[in-house]
Amino acid sequence: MVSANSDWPDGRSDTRYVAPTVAQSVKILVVGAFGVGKTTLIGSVSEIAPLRTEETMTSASVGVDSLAGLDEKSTTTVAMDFGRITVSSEVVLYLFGTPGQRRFWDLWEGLAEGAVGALVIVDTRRVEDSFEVFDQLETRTGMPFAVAVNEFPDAPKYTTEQLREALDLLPDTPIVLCDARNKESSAHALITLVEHALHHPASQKALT
Ligand SMILES: Nc1nc2c(ncn2[C@@H]2O[C@H](COP(=O)(O)OP(=O)(O)OP(=O)(O)O)[C@@H](O)[C@H]2O)c(=O)[nH]1
Ligand SMILES: [Mg+2]
Repeated sequence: MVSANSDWPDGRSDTRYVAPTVAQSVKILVVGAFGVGKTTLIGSVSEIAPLRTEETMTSASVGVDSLAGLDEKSTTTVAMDFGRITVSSEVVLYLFGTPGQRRFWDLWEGLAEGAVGALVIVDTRRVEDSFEVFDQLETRTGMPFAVAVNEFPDAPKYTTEQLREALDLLPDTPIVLCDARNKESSAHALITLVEHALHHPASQKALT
């Protein structure tokens, strides 16, 4: 389960530092189309103040970045998000969030280096926006991934099998429903990804 760093010898719960028992650090990429909740998920789950590179959206993005269904959204990630979560006394995850828009996708290659896998966040109101994200992930990185469906209140509900078909996912690709604003829910999605990625041959290099 999610834990603060309770393993310090003096019982401190100072989350600024990684606990001395941690033997494995795992880099994870958090990807997804514009406005699906990447920054929100990293912010809800991170035990350190997340690093964000948010910029206010201006009239220049009108007609370029669709805000349909995103009434409260006024900023967008222009470089990356960064957060950290200790998932057991021995394992810490470092989370790197990518920007959503295609014009920033050249950043993916650098961010993906050394990552064991990616969590792909999907908004079911705009499933089609995710297709090019999957293409990008497969062609640029080839890394294993899991899908987290961020359930916005007004989003249509689908079963995981319907989503698997719509997104054309392999039978072993995990799909979880999540609320990116909720720490436990976001942690569950990340742990699902890690369990999947650790069994994938492509991840072994990133773990040595
Ligand atoms: N209702 C609801 N709103 C959410 C949820 N997740 C995110 N939001 C809101 O949706 C908007 C988009 O979230 P962000 O976290 O900025 O999305 P993003 O994927 O980082 O966006 P970009 O970096 O611009 O691509 C914000 O206004 C969030 O407050 C959710 O689970 N439910
Ligand atoms: Mg963002």
